[in-house]
Amino acid sequence: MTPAPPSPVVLEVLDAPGQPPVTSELRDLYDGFERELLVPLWTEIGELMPLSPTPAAIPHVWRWNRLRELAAMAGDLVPVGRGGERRAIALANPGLGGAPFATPTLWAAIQYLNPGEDAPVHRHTQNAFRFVLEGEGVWTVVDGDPVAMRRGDFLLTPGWHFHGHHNQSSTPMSWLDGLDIPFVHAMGSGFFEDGPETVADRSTPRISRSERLWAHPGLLPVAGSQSRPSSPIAAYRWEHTDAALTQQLVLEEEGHAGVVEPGHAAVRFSNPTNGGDVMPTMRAEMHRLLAGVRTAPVREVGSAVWQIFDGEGTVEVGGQAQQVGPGDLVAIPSWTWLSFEAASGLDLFRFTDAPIFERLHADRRETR
Ligand code: GTQ
Ligand code: FE2
Repeated sequence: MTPAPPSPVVLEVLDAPGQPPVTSELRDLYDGFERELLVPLWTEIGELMPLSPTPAAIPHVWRWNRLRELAAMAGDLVPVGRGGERRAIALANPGLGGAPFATPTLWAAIQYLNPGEDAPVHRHTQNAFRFVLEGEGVWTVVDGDPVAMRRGDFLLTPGWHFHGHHNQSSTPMSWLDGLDIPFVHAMGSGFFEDGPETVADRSTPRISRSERLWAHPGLLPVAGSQSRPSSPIAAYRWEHTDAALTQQLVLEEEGHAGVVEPGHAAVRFSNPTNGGDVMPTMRAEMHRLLAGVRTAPVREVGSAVWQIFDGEGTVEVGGQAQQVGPGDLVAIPSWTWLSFEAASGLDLFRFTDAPIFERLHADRRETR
């Protein structure tokens, strides 16, 4: 390949204050850099080492009405099966060049399954969860354990666990998938393996074996209670999440501690074997705001995706305010100011890549 001549940008940098006059020797130097695939720091430093993060991702809101409509169209037109694996439609952040990434680390998609359909069994190193905004009737079978999906439930498929989904009801069902696909893609750590094309265990228990073993408050089975990288709880049920949020706010009313800030309750889904996040790369939380509450603006290192679960309000992100309602999804880039204002009571689900940055001691957080 013939090397391209120094780009106008580089020539402009060479003409910049503090740089020597552009002589033919200097041009030869830059030609040499280019030919040998070398880049000097001094032409890149502002971009590479900014004073504070300058994420490529852009704050963006996706409307649930449109997602659901398009997912239903896909349900009519696009089969689900081996190869394509899932009828999942990913949010593509407008700052990330058309890649199916909600943020540089996080995948968020709406998945749709018709009555009687199976999404084939597979496993991958990417960590995954499901969050259910509406509907029921699908069981996700995780390492052979059938897990019912219902409104408000948060379900885990940690990396390298076999999983397939099947719709046992007479209505289509859709839900939110969250995965660390973009992170795994960037890091070159993705592995994938097929399992059977259909789900073997078609039983429909209300609760999974995983929950029967692990989901009793404050109680671990003694056999197998050592720390695990991912939570062994396959489903965090809405009734528990709802009760925890309700009690935080009742306690606040009674004058006791527990809420994040006045009128703002929040819980984090946690790994009972070590008290940490549910999976190594992703954090998940549910927040509840009383009507009229405006949260203190926060910015954090790392990115997030929020989904409005219930209620109406306003999200203000990066200085722009937008009305949001049930199902709407919002991508929050790193180090971007964020605040919510609840018009009605507002329940919000969010997931983030915070565990990555905390593990690397690169986490920072600021409130205003
Ligand atoms: O349901 O197993 O949205 O493997 C992307 C990749 C869902 C899944 C997605 C997946 C799945
Ligand atoms: Fe999967």
